Amino acid sequence: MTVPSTAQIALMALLRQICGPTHVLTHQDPGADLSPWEQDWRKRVKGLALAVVRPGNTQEVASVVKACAAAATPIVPQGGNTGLVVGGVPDASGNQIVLSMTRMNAVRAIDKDNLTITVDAGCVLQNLQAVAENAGFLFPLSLGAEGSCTIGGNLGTNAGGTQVVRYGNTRDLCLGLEVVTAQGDIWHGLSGLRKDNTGYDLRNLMIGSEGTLGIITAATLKLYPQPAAQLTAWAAVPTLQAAVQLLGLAHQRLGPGLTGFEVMNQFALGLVHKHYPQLRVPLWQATPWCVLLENSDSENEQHARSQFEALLEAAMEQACVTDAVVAENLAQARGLWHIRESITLAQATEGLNIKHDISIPVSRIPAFVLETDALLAREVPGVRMVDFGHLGDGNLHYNVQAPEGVDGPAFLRDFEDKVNTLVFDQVAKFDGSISAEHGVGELKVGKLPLYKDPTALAMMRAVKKALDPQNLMNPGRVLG
Ligand code: FAD
Ligand code: 2HG
Ligand code: ZN
Repeated sequence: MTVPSTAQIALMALLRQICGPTHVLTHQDPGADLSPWEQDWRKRVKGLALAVVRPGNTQEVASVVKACAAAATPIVPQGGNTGLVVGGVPDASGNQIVLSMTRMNAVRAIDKDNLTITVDAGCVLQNLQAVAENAGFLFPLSLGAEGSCTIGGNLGTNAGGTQVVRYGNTRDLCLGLEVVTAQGDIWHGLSGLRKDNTGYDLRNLMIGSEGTLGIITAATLKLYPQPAAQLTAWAAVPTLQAAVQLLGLAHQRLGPGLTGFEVMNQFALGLVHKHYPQLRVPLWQATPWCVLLENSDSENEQHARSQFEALLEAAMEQACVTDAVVAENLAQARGLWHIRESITLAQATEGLNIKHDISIPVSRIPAFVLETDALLAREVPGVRMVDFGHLGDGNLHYNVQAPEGVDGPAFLRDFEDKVNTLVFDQVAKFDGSISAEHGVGELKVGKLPLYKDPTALAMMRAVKKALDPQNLMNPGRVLG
């Protein structure tokens, strides 16, 4: 633990005045444990915070930012701390404050006529989904961490999830933002307008900026009608190429009804089976790949079921599906989704691993995997591939687990950079992106300049300098 300077002690006193004494936590407080805010979800990094500050409203956020700017103290915004790229925890200097947004969790308004909902940034995604549902609407963003991630974090990372094939990324669901700038000013941008061409799109600049340009304090989001029926199927497919073929068929036959299309390899499902045997993973032992697909229908269940069955019959005739089960009811459908969402936890239980959340044009994914698997097997013999993800969006979690019996930390130490370079070079060769959804954070900072267009990178640096000239907003992340 570092001893705070006189200036830092004065800053703490000011922050306690702003937020209330119990909402500023420091290591000097008797019995204080700041590790939940300092340790990232994957247990890759444990930082050291000067303090954890928990404001209760936007005005308090603005005052905290002003006080920190005056004291030249860096701020790391944090929501649910479920990020996977070390973007929301402090560094080891002991000089950064964590600005935890979780006290700001109110639903401010639902506008049923304009199909919008306005929420505080610290609102947990699952709560937001539930409020929308209780009001008769759908908020379609959905991801495995939804029980603890916040909408501010979803916007900060432009999260994807499992419904992107129909509804888009978080960016596509957002109409307006309220933001505290790096100077502590409040941008009142909570417009519910669907069209606004009055200059630069500041909302989209903030979304996906991973806390490096300002603090998102609230958002106005789109609501959709709830589907009349929702069906989920689990299909065994013989190859990744067959999965792509099935995707084409599903687009053709279901049109906008196709709301989810996830692929999972046998090893990923084997990990779920190994660590959560009670989940009863279907079909996985007899096939190298499984696909989870969802049909949301605006008519009725019977219509959805007959459409779905016709799709699967056609797919079997074309030999792109070898076996399939369709969930009989909502509980079964939830069970299938739960298996898919458990891969990340099963992989974490297996041990530290290397994650890649890449995107590639969908049609080229099979060739990418074939070629890159072979390269990896040659460079790191025995490496175990955990491949799964949002095939409908061309977004694959091409994750690498240490060979059987090899210690996770040693594997990362010896192979992480080599594996990343190999995979990212392949991604570049296949015209893809090194991050489709988790962002850059700290983990990919060194790699971004190697794979991002240099002119784009120069514009990003100029934006950062203009909006955060003191470099106090989540420094060291995205641009380094
Ligand atoms: P945090 O982890 O707290 O922060 C993430 C980033 O956003 C940090 O850079 C932080 O500084 C910044 N930030 C947080 N709040 C704000 C704010 N109010 N203003 C400005 N910046 C802010 N991601 C996907 O895209 N798709 C998935 O399918 C998916 N599935 C996941 C499943 C599991 C089991 C886990 C653990 C993670 C998953 N993630 C997924 C990653 C993660 O959940 C998402 O990135 C999520 O959006 C992060 O939200 P959070 O509130 O936890 O943010
Ligand atoms: C998912 O799609 C998340 O489940 C997490 O993006 C992916 O664990 C991962 O690599
Ligand atoms: Zn994902």
